Amino acid sequence: MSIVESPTTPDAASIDPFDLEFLRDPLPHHAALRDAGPVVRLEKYGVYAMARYDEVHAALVDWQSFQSAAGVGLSNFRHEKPWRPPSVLLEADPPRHDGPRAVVAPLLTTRRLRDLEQQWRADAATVVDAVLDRGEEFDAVTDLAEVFPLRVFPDAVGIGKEGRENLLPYGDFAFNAFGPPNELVTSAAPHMPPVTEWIGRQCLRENLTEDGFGAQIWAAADRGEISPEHAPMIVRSLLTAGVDTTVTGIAAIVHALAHTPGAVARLRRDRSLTRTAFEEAVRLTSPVQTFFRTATRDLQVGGVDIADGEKILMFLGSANRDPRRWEDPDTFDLDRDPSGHVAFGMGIHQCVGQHIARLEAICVLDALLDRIVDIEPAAPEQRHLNNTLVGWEHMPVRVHRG
Ligand code: HEM
Ligand code: OVM
Repeated sequence: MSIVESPTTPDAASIDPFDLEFLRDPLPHHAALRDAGPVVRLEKYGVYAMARYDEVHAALVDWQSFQSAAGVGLSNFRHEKPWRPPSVLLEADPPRHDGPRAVVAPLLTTRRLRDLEQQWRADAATVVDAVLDRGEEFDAVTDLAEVFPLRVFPDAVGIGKEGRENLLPYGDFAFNAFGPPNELVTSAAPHMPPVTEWIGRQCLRENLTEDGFGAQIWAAADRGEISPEHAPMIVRSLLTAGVDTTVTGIAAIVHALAHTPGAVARLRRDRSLTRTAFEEAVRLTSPVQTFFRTATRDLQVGGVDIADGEKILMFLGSANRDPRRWEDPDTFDLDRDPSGHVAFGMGIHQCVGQHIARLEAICVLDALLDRIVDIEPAAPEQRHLNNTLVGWEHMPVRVHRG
């Protein structure tokens, strides 16, 4: 006798992961999706969803079955025109993905970032000093988490000084655009043309400084390692993915410290734990909550048939809190080994900017630990809603100096 497993329980099937109510408070919905089965069919969008660690991890590492070139958002590039020319990194499969990845990855290794570290640490000290000078209460998002990346990252890429206020709105839109055309997309879309045009100009060789990541990407084109058309596209990838994400990454650490009594004291006693603190904070927050893949052939996952061309939504944030994988998943635990979390993805598309994100966050964290003995919430945080990113608009905190 053959047992045909129902793709999902009826209530989970009706979940809309891009509904504002879901985005405001995703955790209970993640639990419902995980408990509904290894694969859930989401009726509203006609897509499959995976919310458990094992299936998300397996899909991330199996690029042969789960492709990216049809888009890693809801839109299926086999049938729909993308809102901008597809990324040659994120939205490419091998073999086309290989060249761009091989060019950009060596530029962003921990080793290569060593040249930037001393300057970034000095900048973090300046930013944190300025924020603490203003009193014991501040907004960890607008006064710190947004200020630091904008101070160091655009200079590191080598773009012009003017128009940098476009960076956060562009990234915010790009991450919204992975979802359906809901009000988050339609309300921002009319403002995008000049922003997109500005981003495009920053990617041109003549507008980049001679010493930044941008110039190094163009130099790889000169050496014939990538085609000259791909150079501005790779710069665009850094500008798209490299700002809003790190704002949330830094805010995630502050959030974890403020909500975990004793965490600042523990980190001050054992400064070798800062890296664990960062990984644990990104595991818990998962700044990038979701990405899609597209089935390259008829597949079966957890007893569910997925046909060639179907979209599959992977809940990274849910995988990172799956109790099947993590003990006390909702606890910020400096004694756990958070490696294996999927906040940066896994496999061939694993975040190529993660060493930048980590260095930025650790510079800020160290500057804080040098100056405060404790931090606590001063008022409830205010969420920033986005179809793909989770983050905060405001995070009022109170600090105690030694
Ligand atoms: C890829 C998350 C920071 C550039 C990814 C992926 C995730 C992710 C989950 C995998 C996408 C997939 O599998 O389809 C994050 C998080 C960050 C962060 C949580 C901060 C905490 C950055 C930064 C940069 C960056 C700072 C640039 C400087 C990229 C690029 C890709 C990528 C270019 C595509 C790589 C490829 O397809 O080979 N990121 N990211 N990210 N990220 Fe990040
Ligand atoms: C890209 C890219 C990479 C990662 C995330 C992302 C908007 C974009 O290559 O443009 O989100």
